[in-house]
Parts: sequence; C-alpha cells; structure tokens
Amino acid sequence: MSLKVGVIGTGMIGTDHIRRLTQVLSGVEVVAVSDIDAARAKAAAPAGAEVFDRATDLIHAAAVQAVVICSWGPAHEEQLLACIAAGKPVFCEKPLVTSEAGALRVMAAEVGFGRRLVQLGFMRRFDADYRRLKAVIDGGSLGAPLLYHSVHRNASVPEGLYTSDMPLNDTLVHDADIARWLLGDEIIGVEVRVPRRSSVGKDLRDPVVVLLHTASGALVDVEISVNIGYGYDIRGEVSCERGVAALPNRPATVISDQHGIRQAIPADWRERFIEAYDQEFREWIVAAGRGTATGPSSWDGYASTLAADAALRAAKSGLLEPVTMITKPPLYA
Ligand code: NAD
Ligand code: ISE
Repeated sequence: MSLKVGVIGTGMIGTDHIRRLTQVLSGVEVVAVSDIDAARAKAAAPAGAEVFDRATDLIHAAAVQAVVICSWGPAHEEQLLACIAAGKPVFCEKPLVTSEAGALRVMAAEVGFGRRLVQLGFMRRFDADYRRLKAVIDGGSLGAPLLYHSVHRNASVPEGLYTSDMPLNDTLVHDADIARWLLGDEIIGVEVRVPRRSSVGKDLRDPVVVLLHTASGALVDVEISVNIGYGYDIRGEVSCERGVAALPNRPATVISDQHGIRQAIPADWRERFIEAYDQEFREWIVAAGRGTATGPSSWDGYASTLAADAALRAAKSGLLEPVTMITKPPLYA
C-alpha cells in the first residue's frame, strides 16, 4: 500500500520533490499540497491531490499519513511541532529551524512523543560519492582524519532575497552536517574569514571561509562562494594520517571536442544531487511507512543550527566562537 503524503511549500524544491514523489519513486502518493501562495499550490498539485489553504489543515487531514515540509526555514518550527503533535512522520527540508531555542523545542516534542518522527533534508548523506568517502574513512586504512576541505560553490543566488547572512545560516549547514557525519565528530568552535568581496554579488558578503573546529581536534575549512557563475561545484577532500580521500568531480563524464578536454559542471543543486534526493526519499518512504524516520535527525538539525549561529557571531567578532551542545538525548543515539 502506498504512503499517502502531503507536501507543504510548493516553490523550487517542493515542486522538484513532488516530481520525484509522483514520477520517479514508488510506494508513495501525493494526496495533498499547501502553500501560502494558493495559486502556486494549485499549479503544483498532482491530479487528485487536495489543495489546503492552511498547512495545519493539511497536517491534520485524515488522508495524510506523512508530511513533507518545503516551506521557508522560519515556518518549519510551527509545522514540525504540529506534525509531531499529530504523530505523523515528517520529512523537513533544511534548515530544521532558524534558532537554537526552536531546535530545542522540536527535540523536546519528539523526545516527549518517544519515537523519531523527523528526517531532515541533508541529502549529501545519501549521495553515493559521499557514502564511498565515508566508507574509506571509517575503514581506517588511511588512519585518523585530520583535515577536511569542503568547497561549496553556487552558480548564482537570487539578488535581494539571498542576504549576506545566508552563506552562514543557509548554505553552511550542509557543510557543517556532512563534516560531522564524515568525521564522526562534533563541532565545538567556529571561525570566519571574509576575503575581498566578489563584485558579482554587489554588496553581498561573498565569498566566505569558515573554519570548523571539532571535538577530536580535526579542522574543517569551508569555502562558500554563491555567485561563482560557472556552475554548482561541490568538492570535498579528507586528509588523514596516512593518505587522502576525495570526492570525484561530478559529473565524471569527460568531454573532448573543439574546445579541448573538459568536464561539464551541474547547473544547480537539483542536478548535482538528483540521485541523492531520490535516495533520501526512498529511505524516508520506508521509515515513514513504519511510523518513524531515518538518517539526519532533529539532533543533526540542532547541531547545524548551532554551527550557523556561531558562524554569524564569528563573522562579527573575528574570534573563534565556541559551540556548546546539550547532552544528546538517547532518542538520537
Ligand atoms: P522557494 O521560495 O522557491 O519555495 C518556498 C515555498 O514555501 C514558497 O512557495 C512559499 O510561498 C512557501 N511557504 C513559505 N512559508 C510557508 C508557510 N508558512 N506555509 C506554506 N507555504 C509556505 O524556496 P525553496 O528554494 O524551494 O526552499 C524551500 C526550503 O528548502 C528552504 O528551507 C530551503 O533552505 C530548502 N532547500 C533545500 C535544498 C537542498 O539542497 N536540500 C535546496 C533548496 C532549498
Ligand atoms: C540551498 O537552500 C540549498 O540547500 C543548496 O543545497 C545550497 O547549495 C544553497 O546554497 C542553498 O541556498
């Protein structure tokens, strides 16, 4: 029997997720959609799906067994809390929430419910290249990981909508999460350096370099460039005691023609991580069908929110800003 899903937020990624849930994956059916922009919700609704004006009505609808949240970050907390109160498994796009207090409220509600219900959209953990990289590090043949170099380049971001805080509180969360996951470590401090600005984004603080300090003493350097122009370029390399392991450049196809030898670069996250998004939903559908969640959790959302908050403080202070976490609830062990 198919899992009956309601999707909240039918913008760029909501529409893309509706496409994969209706045209790519099996065992799932989109029975409801909702957006504060009613026309957008109507346009995105698959045939037969009910369109709700209010997200809370979709969450409480009897036909909806599980929820996919693709609204803007500041709306996530209220919608997550409503899903948890209704006992419905929920896939939530990053960021989990936009404040430490909000993350603590979501975790308290989930812990109170007694079972994981929230899966967060950190799709890199489902990407085959990142999974191979993690397997090499976990295999131990290279020794302990010492440094992780993460490159996160966006071709462009919407002018006016994407603000100078967003490299740190919107984009960095992916690098912070994948660093924690790859290294099996927690972030305990954050530094930020801002070099000469790119003139492409006018007044936007771009690029930025972030240094994440981990509990084991490993260091993670992150380049975030958001108007690089040539494409969506994601790189990662782990330097260990006895060798180095790196992601391949994607896609791996090498083109030789009258312009020389080159590799095509994906246009944006939809193209680069298309299989990863498919896989995160395959695994979510199975878990949600069992009334729970798998993969990136509310705890992981909390950790990345703390890293983002510390990065914003570090950009202002120029100092190493500490990250202090609560004791991990056993639910997230
Ligand atoms: P978008 O602006 O294209 O779409 C967001 C939609 O949510 C809009 O249609 C808006 O009207 C709707 N919305 C906002 N508040 C709402 C509310 N309270 N109730 C119902 N609908 C509401 O943005 P997007 O790029 O699709 O991003 C959506 C979310 O997905 C963000 O949290 C973003 O960070 C995340 N995202 C994740 C990835 C990824 O790689 N995992 C990529 C892009 C975006
Ligand atoms: C966007 O919201 C994403 O999540 C993308 O994966 C990221 O690369 C981009 O910078 C964000 O704005």
